[in-house]
Amino acid sequence: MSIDNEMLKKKLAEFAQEKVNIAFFGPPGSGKSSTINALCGAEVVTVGVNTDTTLEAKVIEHGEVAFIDLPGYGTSKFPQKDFFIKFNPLQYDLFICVFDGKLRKSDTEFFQVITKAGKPCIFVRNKIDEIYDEDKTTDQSQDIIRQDLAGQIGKEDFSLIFICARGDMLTGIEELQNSIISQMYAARKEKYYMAAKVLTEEYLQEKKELAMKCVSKSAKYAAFNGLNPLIGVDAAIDAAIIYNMYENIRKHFDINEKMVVDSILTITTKNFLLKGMSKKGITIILQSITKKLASKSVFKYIPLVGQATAVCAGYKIVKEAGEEYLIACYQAAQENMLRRLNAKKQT
Ligand SMILES: Nc1nc2c(ncn2[C@@H]2O[C@H](COP(=O)(O)OP(=O)(O)OP(=O)(O)O)[C@@H](O)[C@H]2O)c(=O)[nH]1
Ligand SMILES: [Mg+2]
Repeated sequence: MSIDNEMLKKKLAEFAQEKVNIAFFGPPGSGKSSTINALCGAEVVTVGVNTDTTLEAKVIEHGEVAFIDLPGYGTSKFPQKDFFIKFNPLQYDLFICVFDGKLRKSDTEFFQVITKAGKPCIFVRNKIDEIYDEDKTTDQSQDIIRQDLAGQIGKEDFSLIFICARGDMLTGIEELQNSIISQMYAARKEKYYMAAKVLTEEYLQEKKELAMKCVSKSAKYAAFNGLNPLIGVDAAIDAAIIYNMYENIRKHFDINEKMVVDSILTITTKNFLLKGMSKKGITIILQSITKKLASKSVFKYIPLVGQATAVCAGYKIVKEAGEEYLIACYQAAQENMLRRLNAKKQT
């Protein structure tokens, strides 16, 4: 399917509206399903008495978010490798790790994987009704849990919320909701950015193919109209062909001359392209390409073989001029799109 500019804008707008997908993980029986129920204020998922109650990824839509109740990771039913294949967890935007004691090795591993993928994670210490210790204040008990977690995940800065998800003694749910809301904004932007990046890349690839056809067409035109170069004297190719070809390439990428020049960093290419803006400049480009190609075998026999080889040379010159310009335009269009996406990400 071909993506035009309007369709691209529409698709990006749709991405901006998408729900943020929040996935839960953590040891079996730690209270993931209970936490989802507490957040939704209703019994939307089954809470178990035995471990491994949740066996399928269940999606619960709730306002702007979708909660995903994942089964236990690294359990006998879902060894780590199978879990990644079956549930593709990295598709989700934000993670909540619910635990009620120590994390298992598999949970810390899972956390490392999502962190590496740039996904945010909120830690939720559930069942605080069970951490009562008469020798310690609540703050002291929570400090110990925090330090313990820091040691387990090898990180000092993380969000940790203490809750009780049991229906009859709900505690800390509002704080968890606030934490989700504050992280959701960043997660949504990241999601939009990633999706838009893929989409713009596809869009540019398509434009590149179309521009490539335009280059081939111009090159054939030059070949069959006998617009052939004479080495060392002048490039006889009509500058208008290249001038029009450049303009067409820019049109394909929806960019202007200034954008192309600005995006090119190397001085030589920049001069090359600056020259390309005038017909006189194009003649200079043609001469430089002619010289460049002269070292290749194609030009060696021109005076001897004559027309047939010269046709081929005319074709090559225009093709080369077009391909170099196309790469520059592609880069300029890509930079322009990424700059626009980044600006949106910063707002
Ligand atoms: N005391 C106490 N028990 C809780 C709390 N939250 C959940 N539970 C109990 O813990 C058990 C497991 O809860 P679930 O919500 O099913 O845990 P889960 O993490 O979804 O379990 P799996 O899906 O099997 O991995 C149930 O018996 C809950 O009633 C809590 O805050 N305090
Ligand atoms: Mg569950």
